[in-house]
Amino acid sequence: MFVDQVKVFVKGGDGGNGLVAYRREKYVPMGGPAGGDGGNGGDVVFEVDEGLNTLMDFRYQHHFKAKRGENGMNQKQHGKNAQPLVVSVPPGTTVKDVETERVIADLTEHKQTAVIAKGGRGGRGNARFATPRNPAPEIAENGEPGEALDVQVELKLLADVGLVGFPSVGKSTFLSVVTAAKPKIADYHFTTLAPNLGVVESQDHRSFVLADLPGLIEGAHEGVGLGHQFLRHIERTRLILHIIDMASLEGRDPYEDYVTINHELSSYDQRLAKRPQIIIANKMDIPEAEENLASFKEKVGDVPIFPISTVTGDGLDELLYAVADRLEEIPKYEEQPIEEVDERVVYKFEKEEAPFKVTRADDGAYVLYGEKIESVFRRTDFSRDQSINRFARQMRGMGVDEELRKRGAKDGDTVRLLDYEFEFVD
Ligand SMILES: Nc1nc2c(ncn2[C@@H]2O[C@H](COP(=O)(O)OP(=O)(O)OP(=O)(O)O)[C@@H](O)[C@H]2O)c(=O)[nH]1
Ligand SMILES: [Mg+2]
Repeated sequence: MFVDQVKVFVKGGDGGNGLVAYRREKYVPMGGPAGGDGGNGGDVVFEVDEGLNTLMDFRYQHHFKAKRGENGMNQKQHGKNAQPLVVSVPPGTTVKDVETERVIADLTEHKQTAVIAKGGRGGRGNARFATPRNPAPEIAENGEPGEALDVQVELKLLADVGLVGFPSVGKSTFLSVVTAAKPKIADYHFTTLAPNLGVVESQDHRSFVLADLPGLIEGAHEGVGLGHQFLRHIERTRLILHIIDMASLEGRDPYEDYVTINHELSSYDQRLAKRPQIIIANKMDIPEAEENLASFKEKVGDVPIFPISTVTGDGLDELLYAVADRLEEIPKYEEQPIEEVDERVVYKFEKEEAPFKVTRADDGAYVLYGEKIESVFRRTDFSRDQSINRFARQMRGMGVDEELRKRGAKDGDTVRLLDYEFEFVD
């Protein structure tokens, strides 16, 4: 099992601001409050699309920001809520908060959705703050900022396609030219000791996962060479690409190679004999290869063969189209073995947090912080006295004054909250 992962930044849209406005009426100098609420910011939502099977799209985009809500309008009109930003992901995607390492979503079913970053609530307009004592309030809230976080997006990959063949036929070279993977390549046997994976994207943007496996030799099914352990990997693929060194660079006969490898596959597991297979004649850039291919064709009869050269690139596009076409006809991971099931336990910490905390800065100032108090702060429109008074009341309500006093704050001491400073008044 291999993991494809990317880190992306997601941000919900900010809420729209509430509005301070008054009704205009004939003969009435200042009518009742009429400022509407701001609209909610859009959420960033991930949605499963079963047509996807890689995180390829995330390679090109690392920031996902939803739109902000509209500001409130006159005549108590609510600003429009922003549409969610929907991002498609393949089934099997998990999303983790980078900072807390909490798993936010485990997306498996087609069309399943999860909110990854919530949009901010819209601020309330002044129409909402009217009371008998203050019938024309000058208070409106700013919209709440949208949630912003870095997330780790992960997809456990199962290879769709496995590369099979004798050592040194060019399996790793093939992987290196059709994917971004950088496997070790050399002209000695068993260069590849463990499977390498790469994601192939064909010219028409269809993608699949390709596994480069260690070479097989006669007796592999009994453990000769790198044997068993890698035949197990082939078992999990939907399609086998059987690579043959058509140039016979090591003196073996291409047709005998073909028969030997197929014999190893079926001896290991009868089902592998029935696994769809595409034959690749590699190293066609070497002059002897043409002649060998002709006699190979005579012996295997009427099966499609794709002649290629990983050196010149000849035949690769055509082959990749054929592979993508073929995969569309084969159902996905029917035989996924039980051992693949990853029993993940998700622990969620949802402890109620204190509305604020206090520390002392180097310069002696009392520093207030915490999610709740910062949210109240961000929603306050500091250009209006009434909003500031309301903020002061909210701080008192949370117990800020009391806590500062307990900590020894005196009249005139500096209190800091984000980038805002004020004096403590007892
Ligand atoms: N002329 C020619 N040489 C090739 C071609 N493809 C691969 N080779 C060479 O063949 C040798 C073996 O290539 P690898 O890709 O390491 O072969 P492998 O099948 O991965 O081998 P193992 O990992 O040992 O099983 C290297 O020297 C490659 O440069 C080709 O199309 N033409
Ligand atoms: Mg190799």
